Amino acid sequence: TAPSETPDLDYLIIGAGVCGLYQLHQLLEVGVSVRVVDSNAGLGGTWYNNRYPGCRFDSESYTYQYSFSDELLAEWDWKERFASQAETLAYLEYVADKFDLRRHITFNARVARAEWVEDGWFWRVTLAEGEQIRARFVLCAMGLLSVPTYPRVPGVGTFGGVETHTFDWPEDLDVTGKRVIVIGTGASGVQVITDIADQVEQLIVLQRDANWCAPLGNGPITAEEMAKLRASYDEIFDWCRSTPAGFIHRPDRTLSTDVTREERLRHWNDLYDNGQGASLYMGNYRDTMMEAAPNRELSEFVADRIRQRVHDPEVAELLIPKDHGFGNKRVAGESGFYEVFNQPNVELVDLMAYPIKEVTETGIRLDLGDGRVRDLEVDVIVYATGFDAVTGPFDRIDFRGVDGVRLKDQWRDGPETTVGVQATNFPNLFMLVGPQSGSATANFPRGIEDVVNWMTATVRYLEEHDIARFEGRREAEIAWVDHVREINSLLLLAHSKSWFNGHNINLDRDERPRVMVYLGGAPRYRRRLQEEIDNGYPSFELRSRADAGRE
Ligand code: NA7
Repeated sequence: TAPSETPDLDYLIIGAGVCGLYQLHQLLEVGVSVRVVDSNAGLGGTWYNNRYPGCRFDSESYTYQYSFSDELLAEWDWKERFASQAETLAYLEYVADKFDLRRHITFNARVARAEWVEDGWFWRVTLAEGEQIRARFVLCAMGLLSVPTYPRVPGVGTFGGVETHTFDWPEDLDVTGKRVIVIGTGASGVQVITDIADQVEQLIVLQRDANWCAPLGNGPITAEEMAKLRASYDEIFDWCRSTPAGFIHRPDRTLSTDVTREERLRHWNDLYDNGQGASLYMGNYRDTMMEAAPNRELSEFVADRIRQRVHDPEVAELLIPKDHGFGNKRVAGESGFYEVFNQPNVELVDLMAYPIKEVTETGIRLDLGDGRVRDLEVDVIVYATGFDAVTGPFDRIDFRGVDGVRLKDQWRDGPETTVGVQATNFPNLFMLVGPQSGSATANFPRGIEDVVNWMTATVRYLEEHDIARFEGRREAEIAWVDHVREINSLLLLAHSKSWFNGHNINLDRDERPRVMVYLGGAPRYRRRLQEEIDNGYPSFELRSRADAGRE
């Protein structure tokens, strides 16, 4: 380190999505020097990237907005109960313009490396283009699902037609009249499949495990409804603050066994037919998401509804998950997904029986066993195969902490964090969205508001007390990981093979489950963060400039 090297910035935020934008706004209010870098050409993160046909929220739009400005709440009208990608992106752009955020953001700026400089207590951040930024504190808002993954089969990238992940759907790609393969039936696959099925000449869906879905219940929001919603924003946000996942839905305190089977079925039919968003999943009898027997009964109910909607019984069975119960993985919201499989131009292929052998020049070759193959010849291949979730965005940056330790190495056997906001050996590096954080599993804007509000209060504390070095304590880190593991285990969600448990990392599904997310609920997480503020940050070691002088 050159002795003359000093930080030129107080706070660097990585990522200009839902989280980074709000954090930027809050730090500008505090009055510190702050800058945002984002690898995209525009703001919005997830909503900038995911432009595939059919992409939309599956949380109610009016709960998926910032709550910090009454003026903003008064000005913005939502058009649909579950807003499309375009509407959400327009909203985020409106926010950025209204609060004059753009001039603090550098686009097309991908962070390649970030090194902790002990002799000076700051981060030397290098962008892929070569620019270096020296920041006292770095705040990570890179998103949870921003590193797409592809099947690990030969030939990916060599297809002669158009090959795209849902995450980076080309702006000029029109699939009308084309022969298309979609691989994957998670939330993204379900949306794109439903949207394009009518337009394409032929659609072949390649499915590994089936995924549970529930009707989304989308529809327009009339001017009258909008006025009513607006008048109840205070109550809506208060309510969302009280629910485990920050949604408008909360588990029913009634147990499924408290009511008769007839009553249960009536309730479930009502939720299925008239519910919205996650009501069947998050608003159900509380034991359905915690205990095997009630979960099995609910799963069987949903399976029957699928059987009623899909004409071919064999196809219906394929669409019903057999390896996990309803809600053990994140349930996808759907609008006519099952009926797609009644169309003559749509075929469902079971990859468990016929795995992908390779991607070829003309399409995909399936392995039929006994040396036989089947060639699917198409114009477009869509990978709806998910993400290197949660830790992927961190792994992609070469973070070097104290004594040059690499974050990727430190997390080799799974991430460990102090209260979901820091990792030991990485002082002054804060994770606003990352592993084991309550922000990650909540209705996103609600979850990140908790963390950003904590971060903002912490920044005020740092500035007022001249704190120059802030690092998680190892014992607090161990305690947090143990707590997260224990509390997560209460939910069936913690035991499935999904990105929540790190099972799609590198697509190696036999890998050891990891403690990726925190399932203890947003109110509990919010209280835990507040305890740190109230008790003078006992889980962290804080040192002031003056301390440095004494060393
Ligand atoms: P998900 O939910 O991770 O879904 C990915 C899908 O792709 C899922 O059906 C996977 O099957 C399938 N997949 C993954 N790898 C492969 C390979 N190698 N071969 C075949 N099929 C594969 O990602 P999404 O983008 O749909 O949704 C992500 C989140 O966005 C979602 O949770 C919401 O929060 C919004 P599997 O089930 O693993 O057998």
